Amino acid sequence: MKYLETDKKYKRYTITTALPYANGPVHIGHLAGVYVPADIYARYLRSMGEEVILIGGSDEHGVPITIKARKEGVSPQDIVDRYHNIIKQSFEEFGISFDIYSRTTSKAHYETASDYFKRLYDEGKFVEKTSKQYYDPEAKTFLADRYITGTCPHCGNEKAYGDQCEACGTSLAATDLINPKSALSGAEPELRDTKHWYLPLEEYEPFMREWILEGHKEWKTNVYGQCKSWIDQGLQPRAVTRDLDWGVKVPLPDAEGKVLYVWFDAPIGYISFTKELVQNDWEKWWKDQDTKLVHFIGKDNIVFHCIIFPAMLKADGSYILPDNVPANEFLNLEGDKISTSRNWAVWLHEYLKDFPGKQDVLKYVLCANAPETKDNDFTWKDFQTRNNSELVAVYGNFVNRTMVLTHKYFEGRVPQRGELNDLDIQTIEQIKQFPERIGRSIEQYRFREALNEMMNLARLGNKYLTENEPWKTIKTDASRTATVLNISLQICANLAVLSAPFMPIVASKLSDMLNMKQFAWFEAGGCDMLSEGEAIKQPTLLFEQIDDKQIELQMQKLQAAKKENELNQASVAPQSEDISYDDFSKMDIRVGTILEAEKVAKTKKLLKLTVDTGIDKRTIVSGIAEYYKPEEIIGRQVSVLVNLAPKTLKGIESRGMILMAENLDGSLSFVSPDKVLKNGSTIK
Ligand code: B3M
Ligand code: ZN
Repeated sequence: MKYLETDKKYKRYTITTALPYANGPVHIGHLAGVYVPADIYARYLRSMGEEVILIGGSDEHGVPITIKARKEGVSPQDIVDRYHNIIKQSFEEFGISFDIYSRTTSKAHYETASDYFKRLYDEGKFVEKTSKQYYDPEAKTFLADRYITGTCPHCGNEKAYGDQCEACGTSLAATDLINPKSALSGAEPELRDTKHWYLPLEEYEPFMREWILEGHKEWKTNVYGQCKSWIDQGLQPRAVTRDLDWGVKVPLPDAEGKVLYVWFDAPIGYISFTKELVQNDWEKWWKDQDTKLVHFIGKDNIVFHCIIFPAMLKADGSYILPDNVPANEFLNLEGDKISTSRNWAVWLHEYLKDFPGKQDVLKYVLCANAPETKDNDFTWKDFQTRNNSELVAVYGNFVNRTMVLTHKYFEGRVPQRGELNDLDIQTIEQIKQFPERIGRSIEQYRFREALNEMMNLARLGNKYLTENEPWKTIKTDASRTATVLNISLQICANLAVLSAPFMPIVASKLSDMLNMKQFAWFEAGGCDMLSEGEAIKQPTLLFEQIDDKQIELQMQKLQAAKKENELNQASVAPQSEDISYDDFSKMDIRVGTILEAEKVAKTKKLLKLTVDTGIDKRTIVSGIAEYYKPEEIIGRQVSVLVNLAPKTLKGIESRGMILMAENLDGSLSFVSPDKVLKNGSTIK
């Protein structure tokens, strides 16, 4: 069943979610862009009685995975095993209702991808081309662009990669680099001939124009716009194979050392995983015109899902094409682009640990802020506000008040509705409209709007309850209280059904508390979902306040990541001018022990120390107060430059200097001998 007229023709839904690369865990950007909306969509359709499969899995091929493996000195298989497990587990715990979450290194996938290639090859759908590519003569292998470094011809950065210069952001071809070097061996790579198979996208251009530009004007503007710009620029042949030893081997005799390009095999994963899920019954999900295929992805994957994969499907000819590709824009974090390498992210597996039982709060916030039409920002402050003033104050509060009052006045049984006044009738009328209103928004991939509508139902309930003050009427007109609580309970029951796609854990807790039977989406909207006289359970809180401390902690975590990152980015100071040995030996450096330490009044940085230098006990003023507390350094052995000319600081005569190592981020630490020495021992 569906509310949108246009959709009547479909019998079943194949819903796919972009396959995350198994070289890192999943973060809130992935969730908001892909998995949360896909999950809402799938849960909604199931609740409408539709036949649905929600497909997911890890993308386990591609060069970045092999690079990470090299860096860590492990195999690519080790890397993907590690991250596939983390990702799969966190999705499960978070509650993304995949019918299958598999991986592109599964045997079924290798077979399907390999057969797919072979079929297109046999039917002459590829063009064979030889081109020159960099080869590492020492490592005896062709080099992926990422494996070549050199000087950027645009900005002179000496560490540019063969596909991109990260200093100036320009995309490059490996042959653009000046002084190219192999990242494998450091050798100078040489250009050699290599043969690859190309999908001649230009041949599909007229079809794409017709199918997308004419036939799918309803696609989101960001998606349609990107497609149009690709098509208008003229489609080019795309290589679907690579020289690499990690991936699905090219199933041809003369293709030693070649694998399918990761973007060729990954989308075929959607098909392989369907086969894994339903075995022989898979074709109806991919080849039946009654099936609606929808790809949930982020905006960086648009061309692959709207043009390249459809061209692959079209080349085969027996497959259906996506009906829609509701790609999202990006989610930023506290005003900055989310970045795995800079660790600027909220990782799902860490969230689940830090906020146990609060899966639905994150789902709610990510949906409320989903980057549907433009990039959007996640902030912890907003997370807290939405939890406290929407989920707790509106949804939770309404449900709790209604149920508590029912227990208080009617022994926990659904009271009988008496005569209805205008407000009751109006309210009942309004309730009726919610299933369709929310449903239509979901069917049009407008999940924020849908969520807001769902909350409007809770707002309606909250307002109805507050305005009718059943706790007052109980004294004068108990039947009025009964009516109001009955209607309020019916709103709760509606919420249990209509919030389930967005907050499945909360919704099922709520229907359990209400002792409700299971309702399909289209059965909601009524005011007889709970029968008079039925008992409800004692309510427990559906949401709890999130306090400032928890938010502080998350902000600190981000601050730490930022610092760590700055440290990684900081450059080492260049070496100073040469000095003679005489210059050096003028410095008299000794081991000393700090005997006393106190803050110098009215300064932030200075400590006044008394140091036993072995020669004497003297006062030294040192700028270390931001890094050490006075009490923690008493008794420490340090290095002291003892023949530095005395200097008066804040009225204190300081004689000598404590030597400090300065970390790249500017923080200071003592330079101490690694065993206890006699004070006065020399350092040279
Ligand atoms: N792994 C790219 C990405 O995570 C890619 C998606 C594949 S979907 C078939 O952005
Ligand atoms: Zn550059």
